[in-house]
Amino acid sequence: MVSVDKKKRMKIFKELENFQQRDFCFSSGHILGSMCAQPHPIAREAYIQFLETNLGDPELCPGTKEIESRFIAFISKLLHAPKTSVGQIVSGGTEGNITAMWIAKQLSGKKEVILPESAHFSFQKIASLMNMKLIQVPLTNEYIMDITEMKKKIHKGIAAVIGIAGSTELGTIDPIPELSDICSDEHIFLHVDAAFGGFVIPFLKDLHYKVPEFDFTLKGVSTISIDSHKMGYSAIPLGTLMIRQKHWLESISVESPYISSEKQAGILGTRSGAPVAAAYAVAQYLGFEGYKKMVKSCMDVTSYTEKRLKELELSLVMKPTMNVLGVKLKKPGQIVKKLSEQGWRVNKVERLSCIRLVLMPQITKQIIDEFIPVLQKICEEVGEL
Ligand code: 0PR
Repeated sequence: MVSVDKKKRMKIFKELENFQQRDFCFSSGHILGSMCAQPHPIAREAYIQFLETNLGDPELCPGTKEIESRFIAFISKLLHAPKTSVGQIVSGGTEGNITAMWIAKQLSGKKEVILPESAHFSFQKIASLMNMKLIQVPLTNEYIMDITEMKKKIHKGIAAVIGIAGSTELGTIDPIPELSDICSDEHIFLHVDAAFGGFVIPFLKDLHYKVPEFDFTLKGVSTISIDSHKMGYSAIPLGTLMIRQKHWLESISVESPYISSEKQAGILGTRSGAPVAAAYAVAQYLGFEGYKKMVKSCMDVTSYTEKRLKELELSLVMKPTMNVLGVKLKKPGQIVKKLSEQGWRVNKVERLSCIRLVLMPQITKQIIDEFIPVLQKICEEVGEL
């Protein structure tokens, strides 16, 4: 162990702390716009314990590799993945989407992607990185992909169709069962972006909310991306891409002569085992029952927030599908700026002229009670109310 000079250490940590003080932190409860959560305490502990591990060299860390396999088995069960499937650990939704499109392009040899207008901006990166063309489908009045319009876009050059299960802007769920039928008839790769909704929808179903199927029980679903650093209640960076057929991974594998495994699939080489251990620890700690309780509590806070906003006579873009609320405003940018000055972080969605509130697990009704008068005052000042 390297010895640490106490004086130098103190000076450096003082400097770090000064910078950190400028950050918004989840523990304040004042971050209402982020899709990430304050990591569960179990995640924090496991993360630190596995700081030096490298899953890019699996023979160096066979124990951590086993944790990864067990974590993937957990996700596989959650998403009803078939025995033929395989999971690929990724850094989050962006890498999950990139990896899925890489596979779709390799398998089909085609370059065009059909996706809803609500798709995350990571697909713009995909188009640029992989020279793919995005074909956008308009949304219905319920802010989900319009299937009639989608059908019109199908042609021989399509590499993949994207369905969103928990959209970034409003938490909506595209009609994945219909997309599955169409893609299975047309033999087109269907990727479901459940980066946010993957840890919500299965539990909403258990809680008897009316939500469409979105997982591998639908035979046309090829891949699903799901993030532990969003509603998985774990630490950044961690997502999983579940892939229906294990052999599809070969299409994105290269020989890896310098390390213990013969081949390496995916984008990254060296990658930390810490977020994997953290996500596994949280999954073990909460189990499906714990996640169900967490989702129930987020939905209770969502309904409460909805009620409090209605009392202010502010309207929502739509009835929320999950724990994401779009609040209609004439000047969302100005409201976000003023809220930020008061120490509250929410995100604006200019396209829909709204602000987005995400009711993550650390947000309580008490926090909403603190937030509402601040929002009210600002709205009155700028003439929204
Ligand atoms: N797919 C969906 C449906 C998403 O909502 C997001 C991110 C991604 C993919 C990309 O995921 P990564 O950012 O993990 O690669 N959605 C949020 C957004 O862009 C991410 C976010 C998280 C934003 C925390 C702000 C924040 O504080 O709005």
